[in-house]
Amino acid sequence: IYGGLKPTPGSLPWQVSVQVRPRNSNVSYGHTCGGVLIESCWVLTAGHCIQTNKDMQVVLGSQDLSAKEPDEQVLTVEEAIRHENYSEKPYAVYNDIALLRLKGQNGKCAKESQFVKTACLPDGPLPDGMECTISGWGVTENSSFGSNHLLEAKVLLINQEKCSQPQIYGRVLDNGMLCAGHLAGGVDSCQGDSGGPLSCEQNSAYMVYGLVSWGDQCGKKNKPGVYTRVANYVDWIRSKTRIKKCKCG
Ligand code: 4AZ
Repeated sequence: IYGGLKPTPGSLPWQVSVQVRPRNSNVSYGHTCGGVLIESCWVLTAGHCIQTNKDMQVVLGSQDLSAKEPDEQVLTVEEAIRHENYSEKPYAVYNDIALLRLKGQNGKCAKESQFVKTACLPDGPLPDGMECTISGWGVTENSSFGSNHLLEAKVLLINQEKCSQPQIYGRVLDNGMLCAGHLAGGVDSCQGDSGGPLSCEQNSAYMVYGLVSWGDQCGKKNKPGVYTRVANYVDWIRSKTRIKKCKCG
């Protein structure tokens, strides 16, 4: 996160660290992406976060990834489901969404607490210009390795036609994407934040309106972050998880 600050612990309880290691190895897991808890056994992340021949785990309720914190929960990923039409192009990533099914017992995986809660799925569009929150452990303006501590920043939802102007992203955006940020630059998501939430508040509940997906570098003028438009994929999410209206917020 560029231009970020440490959030109050527990204010983003759906934020997940997605971690990988080579399959069946004993090396320790390393943070690769963000993710979003949407149900006890389901995490939403970016499609480009799924790597073949890797074991995956998620850490919930964490602030500092370098410390073993009392409220964190570490869960194994049993299955990663990437969108069937995921495609990586030199200029954009399409259908950049995946689901992680967590390992649990009797349909229970994450335990709800002050620091671990699910986010709602969006049920419709939000207005251009609305202020939402991005968060993650990714690259910052001061560290190309990312941040051990979770960071958050406020960004604005940017009109799709505006973001499709030639001096911004031109004609590469589709309905599965949305832009958010500050056209002046400086405040943005970056590498390592991918898959994490663009969280927007509506009726005092938080929804995962976007997932960090791509952009032309980070924090640059006229190059806002591009996010997977989760509202476009709610039917896909429900078809894979068979979750109904989740309790959230
Ligand atoms: C990346 O490389 C990446 N500024 C993620 C987000 C953004 C740019 C790049 C948005 O994963």
